[in-house]
Amino acid sequence: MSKTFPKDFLWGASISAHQTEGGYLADGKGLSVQDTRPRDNHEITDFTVAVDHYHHYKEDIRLLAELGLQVFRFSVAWTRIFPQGRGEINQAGLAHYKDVINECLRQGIEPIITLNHFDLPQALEDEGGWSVRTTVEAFTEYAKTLFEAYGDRVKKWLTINEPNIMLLVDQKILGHSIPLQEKYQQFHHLMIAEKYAFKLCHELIENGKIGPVPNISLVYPATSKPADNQASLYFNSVRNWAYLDFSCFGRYNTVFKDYLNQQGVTISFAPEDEELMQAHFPDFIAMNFYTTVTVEKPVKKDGMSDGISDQQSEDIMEWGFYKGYTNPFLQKNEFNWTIDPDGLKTTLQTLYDRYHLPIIITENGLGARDELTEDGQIHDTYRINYLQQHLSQCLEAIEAGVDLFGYSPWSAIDLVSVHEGISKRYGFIYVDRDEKDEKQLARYKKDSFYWYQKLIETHQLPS
Ligand code: BGP
Repeated sequence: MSKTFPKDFLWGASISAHQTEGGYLADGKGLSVQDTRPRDNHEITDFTVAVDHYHHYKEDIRLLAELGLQVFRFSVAWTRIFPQGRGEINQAGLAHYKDVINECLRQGIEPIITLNHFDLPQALEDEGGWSVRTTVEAFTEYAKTLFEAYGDRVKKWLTINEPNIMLLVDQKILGHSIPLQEKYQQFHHLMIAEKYAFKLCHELIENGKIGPVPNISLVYPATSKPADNQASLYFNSVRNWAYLDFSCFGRYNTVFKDYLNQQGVTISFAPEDEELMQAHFPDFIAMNFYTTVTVEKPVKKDGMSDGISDQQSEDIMEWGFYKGYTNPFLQKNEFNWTIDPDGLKTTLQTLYDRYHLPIIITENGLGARDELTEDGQIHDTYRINYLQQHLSQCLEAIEAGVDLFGYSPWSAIDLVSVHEGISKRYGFIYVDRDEKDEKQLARYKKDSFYWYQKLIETHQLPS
């Protein structure tokens, strides 16, 4: 099997605004739900400074150019543009991202912008957030503003980052749990908002291309027991296909509808929704992949808790449907996340055969406690191994006919994890700070920086 990626394959790296920028009130920015969310662990840092990408972006983008990136995926903080979520535009915020985009282009890097990445304006949350229709209108106005401001130089857009994770892991992402009826009305509003973004991108941006960006983990049954297989059918639908079928087919699929029905959830549609769902579609699928998930059909035993485990691929539990199960055939990282490179190939093939759209991976990476040596080095061999294994499966998927056109791993630079602070590092670039002491926020190139740089140069996976 060849070790060479197609010559037009796009090499990138990804970040989100709230996890990297800091400057949480700089130049008129308003508060988002990530600034205000209740923190259960005061031993880890919050997002107020992060890695101060807001002020270091020129230095960081220069480093990304040295890395050899062709694309840089980052999100715009909605509350820098509309501090209150809507209404008067904060010109300083609009100008900031114009500078960031221009710096990328000056350095020969194509920006890929995520419209929203977990950081809903607090002012909109106060009105009901994604539970109320007015947030869809505010998002539509926000998307239109970005398309009009940047559409002449940004041609690839992602809508709303991981709506599935935001809803399924609400407690960790948002700091509170959402009741089921409300959760799936939020699902509907998020997906309708995405349809407006598809519509406006195609209307306002010449050659504009846009895609959804869910977190996709293929769901395996814990055993060959029919009940476990049915559990995996339902969680595959609720976790993965419910979102992408809405984006790509404009419909609620049957299994998902049955799940909602069994749970007594009724979605309310606005008059224009059916038509909107069937009229606007994505140009590609952006997919975030960290691992696969395994589930069993939960059988209630005496004294059994609603046990939620403590890591992304197992902390699910819905009586009568599915329960997270530790896959005994897979390794885990030090943060207890399962590692399944072979599962990436299967996921890519499943996705491509279902939707027949080009795919770009916009998150994939290993969170680890990296060590900065006395002489300023970071020997993250474990990250190189993780990326090499996953990229090898990407190559196999391409050779098996999947139209995978890019890879933009998480993360370009160290950033603050959703709920495990700065210590859980993902970057090719190390930022010297710890949970409590920001130090000088000095940047250092990790061993994985040089490994990725060579891969991009040669398009060749080292054997
Ligand atoms: C994804 C999010 C990213 C990032 C990543 C790593 O779900 O899109 O924003 O947080 O998970 O997760 P964590 O930060 O929990 O290690």
